[in-house]
Amino acid sequence: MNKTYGVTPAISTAGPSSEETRLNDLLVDELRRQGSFESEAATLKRAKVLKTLQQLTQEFVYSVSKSKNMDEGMAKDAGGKIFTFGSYRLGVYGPGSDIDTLVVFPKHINREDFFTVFEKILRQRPELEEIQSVPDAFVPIIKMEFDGISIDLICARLDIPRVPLNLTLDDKNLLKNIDEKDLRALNGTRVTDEILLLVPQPTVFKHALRAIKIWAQRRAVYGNVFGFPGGVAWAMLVARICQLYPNAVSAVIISKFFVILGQWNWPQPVLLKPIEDGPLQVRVWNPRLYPHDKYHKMPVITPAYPSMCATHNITESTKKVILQEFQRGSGIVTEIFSGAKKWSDLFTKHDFFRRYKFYLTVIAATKGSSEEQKKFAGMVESKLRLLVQKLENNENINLAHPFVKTFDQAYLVDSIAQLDSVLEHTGTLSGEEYLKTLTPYSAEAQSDASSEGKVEVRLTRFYIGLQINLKNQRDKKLDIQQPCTEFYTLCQSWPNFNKDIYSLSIKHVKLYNLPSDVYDPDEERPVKTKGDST
Ligand code: 3AT
Ligand code: MN
Ligand code: MN
Repeated sequence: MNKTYGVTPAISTAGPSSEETRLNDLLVDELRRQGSFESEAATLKRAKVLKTLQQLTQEFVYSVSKSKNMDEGMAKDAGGKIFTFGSYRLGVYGPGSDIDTLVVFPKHINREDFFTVFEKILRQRPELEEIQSVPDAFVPIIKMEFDGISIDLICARLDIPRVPLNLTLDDKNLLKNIDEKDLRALNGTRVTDEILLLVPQPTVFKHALRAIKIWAQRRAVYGNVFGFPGGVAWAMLVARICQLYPNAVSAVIISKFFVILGQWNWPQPVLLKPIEDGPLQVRVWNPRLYPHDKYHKMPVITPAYPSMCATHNITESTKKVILQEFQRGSGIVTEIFSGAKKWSDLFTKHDFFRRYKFYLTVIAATKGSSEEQKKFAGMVESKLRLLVQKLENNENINLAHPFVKTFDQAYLVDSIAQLDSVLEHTGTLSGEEYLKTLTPYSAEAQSDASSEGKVEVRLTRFYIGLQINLKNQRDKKLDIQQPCTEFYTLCQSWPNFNKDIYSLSIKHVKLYNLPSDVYDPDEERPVKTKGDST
């Protein structure tokens, strides 16, 4: 294999030594133990569901074509095709993964047809267990449970009269004359397809990516909304290392991954191929042209036109956290290669809730339905990294580290007056006794006769760990009033904000007062040691 993959020649084209092959077998065993792979039967079922969805897509295109007065032959030829993206397409899906599916149809069919006619076709299927349409989303989507599998279904209309089964999406001219939503919908498949073409050995890439995904999730550095790389960005990072070591096994890719990315000359971008120009009036990532792109701290650029930065959410703080984790990973892998540690040591849980003395708890509360809470908490989540950025600009804060998961609670309380007490006690160890006296929300509790007049309260907590610069703190208290106020204002400017049902608060909580639910049931709380001033 002498082909060059990527924008520079390979660092080494060596194949694996017998020791590397042995370590690689151990890695795959560990992936199996970690539950990364699903059974063959489950995978066959995915293929069957996709076959059904392909048939339904053609049925849909045919029936809409007919209703638009096309003759029989043309309606049949109009076609319609499904593509996949996400973990399924990359071949790194596990038992809990959904199938991210894109439905592509010709120009005489439109998005409204998808959300009416196609949705109706789906609703008539016996396999359909649950369905929820969000036609007005940034990427309009139908989410469903179909034959026991979660499916995310998005759609794109192309400006061509027929969508035959042999159509591929690599031609950038297909992007002409389509709207932004269609462009975004096509992007997922175009990017994943390109990534797979740009890696020298797909299986090596897939196993290495499975390992990196487990590692990133356990270490809490996975999640685009919170300012960490998401699935696509981690995939591109692994792919780049595969390009540099085209004949290596996955175990070697992982070891080089931590070393190379840990020493990377950020903000030099990670590219899988040269950035391409194209036929659209859209921006392609270019820090020389667009000042905004210059501020990306760890740019990882998608290969398909129009190239974008998949990691624009990374902040100064999350960058530091990611680099620390690269360093930890590198150290552990060195020990795995020397025989002192095992692969399972790479995957041990993060220590976020032991690591800092001070935490900020952002609490999004709703007096209302879970739907309302979902929207509100989703909005707060999408803005959290802006609070992180405001905090890291404070000279007394070295690091504002957002946690990548939320904690949710719901109660039925007696009166609106009780709401304040709930807010006051939530998110602390000292408030737990009080919260235990409340009725947790459940459908049964709500339908209970005694619940009449009760109010549903839903709480979502977000965490930011703070590393405070003690030098400047000697005689003044840390003042974060301003960033917090700005954050409130930002969230209250959300068009759907309604102060009668939504409330947002930010609480300072010290390590030893963190509530129990941030730890696993079998996990010990951090214990105060002598000389600990908190
Ligand atoms: P799983 O195995 O499904 O957990 P995945 O990588 O497939 O891992 P998702 O199904 O959540 O993860 O996402 C697949 C792709 O869908 C990734 C991204 O391109 C797109 N995507 C996911 N969530 C969003 C979102 N909120 N907005 C826009 N695109 C999204
Ligand atoms: Mn997925
Ligand atoms: Mn999905």
